[in-house]
Amino acid sequence: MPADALPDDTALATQRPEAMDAFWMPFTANKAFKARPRLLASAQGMYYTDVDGRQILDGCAGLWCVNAGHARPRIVEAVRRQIGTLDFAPNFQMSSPLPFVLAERLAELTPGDLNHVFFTNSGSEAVDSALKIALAYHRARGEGQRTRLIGREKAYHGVGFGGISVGGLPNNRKWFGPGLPGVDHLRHTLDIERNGFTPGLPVHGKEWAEELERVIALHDPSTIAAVIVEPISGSAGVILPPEGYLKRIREICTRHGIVLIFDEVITGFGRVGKAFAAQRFGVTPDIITAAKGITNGCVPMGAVFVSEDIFDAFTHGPDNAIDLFHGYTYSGHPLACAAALATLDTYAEDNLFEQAIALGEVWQQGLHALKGLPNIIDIRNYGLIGAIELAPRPDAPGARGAEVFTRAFHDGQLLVRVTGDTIALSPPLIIEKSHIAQIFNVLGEVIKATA
Ligand code: PXG
Repeated sequence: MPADALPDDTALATQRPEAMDAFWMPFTANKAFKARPRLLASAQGMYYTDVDGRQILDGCAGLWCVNAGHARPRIVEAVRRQIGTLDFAPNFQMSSPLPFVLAERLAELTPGDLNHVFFTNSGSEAVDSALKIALAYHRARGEGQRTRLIGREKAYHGVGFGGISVGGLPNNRKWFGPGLPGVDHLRHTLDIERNGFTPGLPVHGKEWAEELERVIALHDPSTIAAVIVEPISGSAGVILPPEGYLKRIREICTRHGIVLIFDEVITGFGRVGKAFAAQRFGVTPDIITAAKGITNGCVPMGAVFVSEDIFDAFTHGPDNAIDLFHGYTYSGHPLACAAALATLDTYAEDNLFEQAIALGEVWQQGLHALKGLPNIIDIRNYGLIGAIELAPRPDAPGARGAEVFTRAFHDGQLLVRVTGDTIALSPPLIIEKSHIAQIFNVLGEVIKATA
Protein backbone atom coordinates (compact mmCIF):
# COMPACT_ATOMS: atom_id res chain seq x y z
CA MET A 1 0.00 0.00 0.00
CA PRO A 2 1.56 3.38 -0.93
CA ALA A 3 2.07 5.76 1.97
CA ASP A 4 -0.65 8.17 0.86
CA ALA A 5 -3.19 5.32 0.91
CA LEU A 6 -2.59 4.56 4.60
CA PRO A 7 -5.63 5.07 6.82
CA ASP A 8 -5.68 8.48 8.53
CA ASP A 9 -5.30 7.95 12.27
CA THR A 10 -5.23 11.65 13.13
CA ALA A 11 -8.65 11.41 14.72
CA LEU A 12 -7.34 9.03 17.37
CA ALA A 13 -4.70 11.56 18.38
CA THR A 14 -6.93 14.62 18.40
CA GLN A 15 -10.27 13.49 19.82
CA ARG A 16 -11.30 12.61 23.35
CA PRO A 17 -10.65 8.86 23.79
CA GLU A 18 -13.69 6.66 24.39
CA ALA A 19 -12.16 4.96 27.42
CA MET A 20 -9.56 6.29 29.81
CA ASP A 21 -9.27 3.53 32.38
CA ALA A 22 -6.33 1.51 31.13
CA PHE A 23 -3.69 4.25 30.99
CA TRP A 24 -2.20 4.53 34.49
CA MET A 25 -0.91 8.09 34.37
CA PRO A 26 2.42 8.97 35.99
CA PHE A 27 2.58 11.42 38.94
CA THR A 28 -1.13 12.14 38.46
CA ALA A 29 -4.31 12.07 40.52
CA ASN A 30 -5.85 9.64 38.05
CA LYS A 31 -9.44 9.85 39.31
CA ALA A 32 -9.61 13.64 39.33
CA PHE A 33 -7.88 13.90 35.96
CA LYS A 34 -10.16 11.40 34.25
CA ALA A 35 -13.21 13.16 35.69
CA ARG A 36 -12.07 16.43 34.06
CA PRO A 37 -9.31 15.66 31.54
CA ARG A 38 -6.90 18.14 30.05
CA LEU A 39 -5.99 16.66 26.68
CA LEU A 40 -3.57 18.26 24.25
CA ALA A 41 -3.98 17.42 20.58
CA SER A 42 -1.36 19.43 18.71
CA ALA A 43 1.33 22.02 19.24
CA GLN A 44 3.10 24.77 17.34
CA GLY A 45 5.61 27.31 18.57
CA MET A 46 4.51 28.71 21.94
CA TYR A 47 1.08 27.09 21.88
CA TYR A 48 -0.69 23.81 22.41
CA THR A 49 -4.17 23.19 21.03
CA ASP A 50 -6.37 20.98 23.17
CA VAL A 51 -8.97 18.47 21.98
CA ASP A 52 -11.65 21.16 22.22
CA GLY A 53 -9.71 23.36 19.81
CA ARG A 54 -8.64 25.87 22.48
CA GLN A 55 -5.18 27.42 22.20
CA ILE A 56 -3.12 26.99 25.37
CA LEU A 57 -0.03 29.13 25.97
CA ASP A 58 2.82 26.86 27.03
CA GLY A 59 4.31 28.37 30.17
CA CYS A 60 6.50 25.40 31.01
CA ALA A 61 7.95 24.11 27.71
CA GLY A 62 5.85 20.97 28.03
CA LEU A 63 7.64 19.64 31.10
CA TRP A 64 10.79 21.81 31.06
CA CYS A 65 11.88 20.22 27.79
CA VAL A 66 10.56 21.92 24.62
CA ASN A 67 13.15 24.69 24.83
CA ALA A 68 13.04 25.62 21.12
CA GLY A 69 9.24 25.70 21.00
CA HIS A 70 6.95 23.12 19.43
CA ALA A 71 7.16 21.48 16.01
CA ARG A 72 10.30 23.24 14.80
CA PRO A 73 10.53 22.35 11.08
CA ARG A 74 14.17 21.27 11.10
CA ILE A 75 13.60 18.85 13.98
CA VAL A 76 10.36 17.48 12.54
CA GLU A 77 12.03 16.84 9.18
CA ALA A 78 15.12 15.24 10.71
CA VAL A 79 13.04 12.75 12.69
CA ARG A 80 10.77 12.04 9.70
CA ARG A 81 13.79 11.33 7.49
CA GLN A 82 15.63 9.25 10.05
CA ILE A 83 12.73 6.90 10.80
CA GLY A 84 12.59 5.95 7.13
CA THR A 85 16.38 5.56 6.81
CA LEU A 86 17.58 3.70 9.91
CA ASP A 87 14.90 2.92 12.49
CA PHE A 88 17.13 1.15 14.97
CA ALA A 89 20.74 0.12 15.35
CA PRO A 90 22.27 -1.69 18.32
CA ASN A 91 25.02 0.13 20.20
CA PHE A 92 26.51 -2.86 22.04
CA GLN A 93 29.61 -3.90 20.05
CA MET A 94 27.92 -2.29 17.01
CA SER A 95 26.78 1.20 16.17
CA SER A 96 25.73 3.67 13.51
CA PRO A 97 27.28 7.04 12.59
CA LEU A 98 24.93 9.46 14.35
CA PRO A 99 25.78 8.88 18.05
CA PHE A 100 29.43 9.65 17.23
CA VAL A 101 28.53 12.81 15.35
CA LEU A 102 26.19 13.91 18.13
CA ALA A 103 28.65 13.16 20.93
CA GLU A 104 31.31 15.34 19.24
CA ARG A 105 28.80 18.17 18.84
CA LEU A 106 27.71 17.91 22.46
CA ALA A 107 31.31 17.82 23.72
CA GLU A 108 31.81 21.23 22.11
CA LEU A 109 28.98 22.63 24.23
CA THR A 110 29.94 21.20 27.60
CA PRO A 111 32.07 23.11 30.10
CA GLY A 112 35.70 22.25 30.93
CA ASP A 113 36.92 18.90 29.70
CA LEU A 114 33.61 17.05 29.97
CA ASN A 115 34.30 15.62 26.55
CA HIS A 116 32.81 12.12 26.73
CA VAL A 117 29.13 11.29 26.47
CA PHE A 118 27.19 8.25 27.64
CA PHE A 119 23.66 8.15 26.17
CA THR A 120 20.52 7.15 28.07
CA ASN A 121 16.79 7.58 27.37
CA SER A 122 15.74 9.81 30.24
CA GLY A 123 16.97 11.96 33.06
CA SER A 124 16.34 9.17 35.57
CA GLU A 125 18.57 6.83 33.61
CA ALA A 126 21.18 9.55 33.24
CA VAL A 127 21.27 10.03 37.02
CA ASP A 128 21.52 6.33 37.81
CA SER A 129 24.21 5.97 35.11
CA ALA A 130 26.17 8.91 36.56
CA LEU A 131 26.08 7.46 40.08
CA LYS A 132 27.25 4.08 38.76
CA ILE A 133 30.01 5.73 36.72
CA ALA A 134 31.21 7.61 39.82
CA LEU A 135 31.37 4.37 41.85
CA ALA A 136 33.09 2.46 39.04
CA TYR A 137 35.55 5.32 38.49
CA HIS A 138 36.80 5.11 42.06
CA ARG A 139 36.99 1.34 41.89
CA ALA A 140 38.94 1.47 38.63
CA ARG A 141 41.48 3.72 40.38
CA GLY A 142 41.86 1.35 43.30
CA GLU A 143 39.59 3.34 45.63
CA GLY A 144 36.69 0.91 45.73
CA GLN A 145 35.99 1.85 49.36
CA ARG A 146 34.50 5.12 48.12
CA THR A 147 30.86 4.01 47.99
CA ARG A 148 28.92 6.73 49.77
CA LEU A 149 26.73 9.16 47.84
CA ILE A 150 25.59 12.54 49.05
CA GLY A 151 22.46 14.32 47.80
CA ARG A 152 20.29 17.05 49.25
CA GLU A 153 16.89 17.53 50.81
CA LYS A 154 14.19 18.55 48.30
CA ALA A 155 16.31 17.32 45.38
CA TYR A 156 14.72 15.59 42.41
CA HIS A 157 16.98 13.22 40.54
CA GLY A 158 14.37 11.17 38.73
CA VAL A 159 12.71 7.99 39.85
CA GLY A 160 15.27 5.19 39.56
CA PHE A 161 16.39 3.62 42.83
CA GLY A 162 19.63 5.60 42.67
CA GLY A 163 17.79 8.82 41.91
CA ILE A 164 15.24 8.49 44.72
CA SER A 165 17.99 7.49 47.17
CA VAL A 166 20.01 10.67 46.58
CA GLY A 167 16.82 12.65 45.99
CA GLY A 168 15.14 14.49 48.82
CA LEU A 169 11.39 14.54 48.17
CA PRO A 170 9.69 12.51 50.90
CA ASN A 171 6.73 11.37 48.77
CA ASN A 172 9.04 10.01 46.08
CA ARG A 173 10.97 7.99 48.68
CA LYS A 174 8.71 6.76 51.44
CA TRP A 175 6.65 4.30 49.38
CA PHE A 176 9.62 2.41 48.01
CA GLY A 177 11.65 0.98 50.86
CA PRO A 178 15.04 1.96 52.17
CA GLY A 179 16.74 2.73 48.83
CA LEU A 180 20.50 2.55 48.35
CA PRO A 181 22.59 2.12 51.50
CA GLY A 182 25.28 4.64 52.39
CA VAL A 183 23.49 7.77 51.21
CA ASP A 184 23.49 11.04 53.16
CA HIS A 185 21.82 14.37 52.47
CA LEU A 186 22.72 18.04 52.85
CA ARG A 187 20.04 20.54 53.73
CA HIS A 188 18.22 22.33 50.93
CA THR A 189 18.85 26.01 50.29
CA LEU A 190 15.32 27.39 50.45
CA ASP A 191 15.09 30.15 53.08
CA ILE A 192 12.02 32.29 52.50
CA GLU A 193 12.48 34.14 55.76
CA ARG A 194 15.85 35.59 54.76
CA ASN A 195 15.65 35.50 50.97
CA GLY A 196 11.91 35.93 50.23
CA PHE A 197 11.13 37.93 47.04
CA THR A 198 14.81 38.34 46.13
CA PRO A 199 15.13 38.78 42.35
CA GLY A 200 17.71 36.34 40.97
CA LEU A 201 20.10 34.41 43.18
CA PRO A 202 19.53 34.48 46.94
CA VAL A 203 22.03 36.52 48.88
CA HIS A 204 21.96 34.45 52.08
CA GLY A 205 22.91 30.82 52.53
CA LYS A 206 26.39 30.31 51.10
CA GLU A 207 27.37 28.97 54.52
CA TRP A 208 25.18 25.90 54.01
CA ALA A 209 27.86 24.53 51.71
CA GLU A 210 30.01 24.06 54.83
CA GLU A 211 27.60 21.32 55.89
CA LEU A 212 29.28 19.21 53.26
CA GLU A 213 32.54 19.33 55.25
CA ARG A 214 30.68 18.11 58.33
CA VAL A 215 28.99 15.20 56.54
CA ILE A 216 32.26 14.23 54.86
CA ALA A 217 34.12 14.30 58.17
CA LEU A 218 31.45 12.15 59.80
CA HIS A 219 31.91 9.32 57.29
CA ASP A 220 35.59 10.04 56.53
CA PRO A 221 36.47 11.51 53.13
CA SER A 222 37.94 8.21 51.94
CA THR A 223 34.44 6.63 51.88
CA ILE A 224 32.68 9.28 49.78
CA ALA A 225 32.24 8.61 46.05
CA ALA A 226 30.11 11.49 44.82
CA VAL A 227 28.03 14.54 45.63
CA ILE A 228 25.06 15.22 43.37
CA VAL A 229 23.21 18.54 43.18
CA GLU A 230 20.85 20.28 40.80
CA PRO A 231 22.39 23.72 40.17
CA ILE A 232 18.77 24.89 40.42
CA SER A 233 16.20 22.48 41.82
CA GLY A 234 13.15 22.45 39.57
CA SER A 235 10.67 19.85 40.76
CA ALA A 236 10.72 20.91 44.38
CA GLY A 237 9.48 24.30 43.27
CA VAL A 238 12.53 26.17 41.96
CA ILE A 239 15.16 26.39 44.68
CA LEU A 240 18.12 28.57 43.78
CA PRO A 241 21.74 28.29 44.89
CA PRO A 242 22.79 31.18 47.14
CA GLU A 243 25.59 33.33 45.70
CA GLY A 244 28.90 31.47 46.07
CA TYR A 245 27.31 28.22 47.28
CA LEU A 246 28.09 26.02 44.27
CA LYS A 247 31.64 27.31 44.07
CA ARG A 248 32.19 26.31 47.68
CA ILE A 249 30.69 22.83 47.08
CA ARG A 250 33.14 22.47 44.17
CA GLU A 251 36.12 23.44 46.34
CA ILE A 252 35.19 20.96 49.05
CA CYS A 253 34.71 18.09 46.57
CA THR A 254 38.05 18.85 44.91
CA ARG A 255 39.85 18.93 48.24
CA HIS A 256 38.59 15.47 49.15
CA GLY A 257 38.79 13.75 45.76
CA ILE A 258 34.99 13.46 45.53
CA VAL A 259 33.21 13.38 42.17
CA LEU A 260 30.85 16.34 41.80
CA ILE A 261 27.78 15.66 39.67
CA PHE A 262 25.55 18.48 38.43
CA ASP A 263 22.12 17.21 37.50
CA GLU A 264 21.27 19.58 34.63
CA VAL A 265 18.23 17.74 33.32
CA ILE A 266 16.26 20.98 33.71
CA THR A 267 18.98 23.63 33.64
CA GLY A 268 20.77 22.25 30.56
CA PHE A 269 20.29 23.49 27.01
CA GLY A 270 19.74 27.17 27.51
CA ARG A 271 17.34 27.38 30.42
CA VAL A 272 19.57 29.87 32.27
CA GLY A 273 21.32 31.64 29.39
CA LYS A 274 24.19 29.29 28.57
CA ALA A 275 24.29 25.73 27.29
CA PHE A 276 24.62 24.58 30.90
CA ALA A 277 24.09 26.24 34.28
CA ALA A 278 27.67 25.20 35.11
CA GLN A 279 28.81 27.81 32.58
CA ARG A 280 26.49 30.52 33.84
CA PHE A 281 27.61 29.92 37.43
CA GLY A 282 31.28 29.50 36.46
CA VAL A 283 31.54 26.19 38.31
CA THR A 284 32.63 23.03 36.48
CA PRO A 285 31.55 19.67 37.89
CA ASP A 286 33.14 16.31 37.01
CA ILE A 287 29.93 14.87 35.58
CA ILE A 288 26.80 16.49 34.13
CA THR A 289 23.52 14.67 33.62
CA ALA A 290 21.12 15.99 30.99
CA ALA A 291 17.92 15.00 29.14
CA LYS A 292 14.75 16.91 28.15
CA GLY A 293 16.07 19.84 26.04
CA ILE A 294 18.69 17.63 24.41
CA THR A 295 16.06 16.61 21.82
CA ASN A 296 13.65 19.47 22.47
CA GLY A 297 11.55 16.81 24.19
CA CYS A 298 10.40 15.16 20.97
CA VAL A 299 12.25 11.83 21.26
CA PRO A 300 13.30 10.46 24.65
CA MET A 301 17.02 10.88 25.31
CA GLY A 302 19.32 11.52 28.24
CA ALA A 303 23.07 11.92 28.51
CA VAL A 304 25.91 11.75 31.00
CA PHE A 305 28.92 13.98 30.27
CA VAL A 306 32.14 12.97 32.00
CA SER A 307 35.56 14.59 32.38
CA GLU A 308 38.75 13.33 30.73
CA ASP A 309 40.00 12.13 34.10
CA ILE A 310 36.91 9.99 34.72
CA PHE A 311 36.87 8.60 31.19
CA ASP A 312 40.60 7.83 31.35
CA ALA A 313 40.17 5.66 34.42
CA PHE A 314 38.16 3.21 32.31
CA THR A 315 40.66 2.97 29.47
CA HIS A 316 43.51 1.05 31.05
CA GLY A 317 42.27 -2.51 30.46
CA PRO A 318 43.11 -4.68 27.45
CA ASP A 319 41.74 -3.40 24.14
CA ASN A 320 39.18 -6.17 23.90
CA ALA A 321 37.81 -5.75 27.46
CA ILE A 322 34.48 -4.00 27.96
CA ASP A 323 35.23 -0.79 29.85
CA LEU A 324 31.81 -0.08 31.39
CA PHE A 325 29.34 -2.86 32.21
CA HIS A 326 26.35 -0.62 31.73
CA GLY A 327 24.07 0.48 28.89
CA TYR A 328 20.54 0.48 27.51
CA THR A 329 19.08 -1.10 24.38
CA TYR A 330 18.24 2.39 23.22
CA SER A 331 21.48 4.20 24.24
CA GLY A 332 22.27 6.38 21.22
CA HIS A 333 19.05 5.50 19.37
CA PRO A 334 19.19 6.83 15.79
CA LEU A 335 15.88 8.71 16.07
CA ALA A 336 16.96 10.43 19.28
CA CYS A 337 20.34 11.30 17.76
CA ALA A 338 18.72 12.76 14.65
CA ALA A 339 16.32 14.77 16.81
CA ALA A 340 19.17 15.99 19.03
CA LEU A 341 21.37 17.08 16.10
CA ALA A 342 18.52 19.04 14.54
CA THR A 343 17.71 20.49 17.96
CA LEU A 344 21.29 21.72 18.41
CA ASP A 345 21.13 23.30 14.94
CA THR A 346 17.90 25.04 15.86
CA TYR A 347 19.30 26.33 19.16
CA ALA A 348 22.34 27.70 17.30
CA GLU A 349 20.43 29.23 14.36
CA ASP A 350 18.10 31.14 16.67
CA ASN A 351 20.73 31.94 19.34
CA LEU A 352 18.36 30.39 21.83
CA PHE A 353 20.94 29.84 24.56
CA GLU A 354 21.22 33.63 24.84
CA GLN A 355 17.51 34.22 25.23
CA ALA A 356 17.33 33.58 28.96
CA ILE A 357 19.78 36.41 29.56
CA ALA A 358 18.35 38.72 26.85
CA LEU A 359 14.83 38.37 28.29
CA GLY A 360 15.88 37.84 31.90
CA GLU A 361 15.11 41.38 33.01
CA VAL A 362 11.64 41.52 31.43
CA TRP A 363 10.85 38.09 32.82
CA GLN A 364 12.02 39.07 36.30
CA GLN A 365 10.07 42.32 36.31
CA GLY A 366 6.85 40.71 35.08
CA LEU A 367 7.08 37.97 37.65
CA HIS A 368 7.97 40.15 40.62
CA ALA A 369 5.19 42.61 39.75
CA LEU A 370 2.82 39.95 41.13
CA LYS A 371 4.14 40.62 44.64
CA GLY A 372 1.34 41.85 46.87
CA LEU A 373 -1.40 39.68 45.38
CA PRO A 374 -3.27 37.53 47.90
CA ASN A 375 -1.47 34.51 49.37
CA ILE A 376 1.82 34.98 47.52
CA ILE A 377 4.57 34.36 50.08
CA ASP A 378 7.62 34.26 47.80
CA ILE A 379 8.67 34.80 44.18
CA ARG A 380 11.86 33.33 42.74
CA ASN A 381 13.48 33.58 39.32
CA TYR A 382 16.65 32.89 37.38
CA GLY A 383 17.19 32.74 33.62
CA LEU A 384 13.83 31.78 32.09
CA ILE A 385 12.68 30.02 35.23
CA GLY A 386 10.14 31.41 37.65
CA ALA A 387 8.28 30.32 40.76
CA ILE A 388 5.39 31.76 42.70
CA GLU A 389 4.99 30.31 46.16
CA LEU A 390 1.50 30.44 47.64
CA ALA A 391 0.64 30.07 51.29
CA PRO A 392 -0.81 26.60 51.84
CA ARG A 393 -4.42 26.49 53.02
CA PRO A 394 -4.66 25.40 56.62
CA ASP A 395 -5.11 21.59 56.66
CA ALA A 396 -5.02 21.36 52.86
CA PRO A 397 -1.46 21.78 51.60
CA GLY A 398 -1.32 21.78 47.82
CA ALA A 399 -5.02 22.60 47.33
CA ARG A 400 -4.46 26.28 46.52
CA GLY A 401 -1.66 25.49 44.08
CA ALA A 402 -3.75 22.81 42.37
CA GLU A 403 -6.65 25.24 42.00
CA VAL A 404 -4.46 27.92 40.43
CA PHE A 405 -3.09 25.32 38.01
CA THR A 406 -6.51 24.03 36.89
CA ARG A 407 -7.98 27.52 36.62
CA ALA A 408 -5.03 28.72 34.59
CA PHE A 409 -5.61 25.87 32.16
CA HIS A 410 -9.42 25.90 31.95
CA ASP A 411 -10.13 29.62 32.36
CA GLY A 412 -6.84 31.25 31.36
CA GLN A 413 -5.69 28.96 28.53
CA LEU A 414 -2.26 28.80 30.15
CA LEU A 415 -0.19 25.73 31.00
CA VAL A 416 1.97 26.03 34.11
CA ARG A 417 3.46 23.45 36.50
CA VAL A 418 2.46 23.03 40.08
CA THR A 419 4.25 21.25 42.91
CA GLY A 420 2.47 21.57 46.21
CA ASP A 421 1.62 25.24 46.46
CA THR A 422 4.39 26.42 44.17
CA ILE A 423 3.60 27.47 40.62
CA ALA A 424 6.65 26.86 38.43
CA LEU A 425 7.31 28.46 35.05
CA SER A 426 9.85 27.56 32.36
CA PRO A 427 8.57 28.71 28.97
CA PRO A 428 10.10 27.78 25.62
CA LEU A 429 13.11 30.01 24.96
CA ILE A 430 11.42 31.43 21.83
CA ILE A 431 9.05 33.32 24.13
CA GLU A 432 8.37 36.96 23.24
CA LYS A 433 7.56 39.94 25.43
CA SER A 434 3.87 39.71 24.57
CA HIS A 435 3.75 36.11 25.79
CA ILE A 436 5.50 37.10 28.99
CA ALA A 437 2.87 39.78 29.58
CA GLN A 438 0.11 37.25 28.84
CA ILE A 439 1.49 34.68 31.29
CA PHE A 440 1.65 37.14 34.17
CA ASN A 441 -1.73 38.71 33.35
CA VAL A 442 -3.43 35.34 33.42
CA LEU A 443 -1.62 34.25 36.57
CA GLY A 444 -2.46 37.53 38.30
CA GLU A 445 -6.17 37.13 37.50
CA VAL A 446 -6.23 33.47 38.48
CA ILE A 447 -4.40 34.04 41.77
CA LYS A 448 -6.81 36.89 42.65
CA ALA A 449 -9.77 34.62 41.87
CA THR A 450 -8.42 31.78 44.00
CA ALA A 451 -9.11 32.39 47.67
N1 PXG B 1 16.83 15.08 37.24
C1 PXG B 1 16.22 16.26 37.28
C2 PXG B 1 16.93 17.44 37.84
C3 PXG B 1 14.92 16.39 36.78
O1 PXG B 1 14.31 17.56 36.84
C4 PXG B 1 14.98 14.05 36.22
C5 PXG B 1 16.25 13.99 36.72
C6 PXG B 1 14.38 12.81 35.67
O2 PXG B 1 14.19 12.89 34.29
P1 PXG B 1 13.15 11.90 33.55
O3 PXG B 1 13.45 12.16 32.11
O4 PXG B 1 13.48 10.53 33.98
O5 PXG B 1 11.78 12.31 33.99
C7 PXG B 1 14.28 15.26 36.24
C8 PXG B 1 12.89 15.32 35.69
C9 PXG B 1 8.33 19.07 37.23
C10 PXG B 1 8.91 17.84 36.59
O6 PXG B 1 7.25 19.44 36.95
C11 PXG B 1 10.26 17.72 36.53
C12 PXG B 1 10.82 16.57 35.99
C13 PXG B 1 10.00 15.58 35.50
C14 PXG B 1 8.63 15.72 35.56
C15 PXG B 1 8.06 16.86 36.12
O7 PXG B 1 9.00 19.75 38.00
N2 PXG B 1 12.17 16.48 35.98
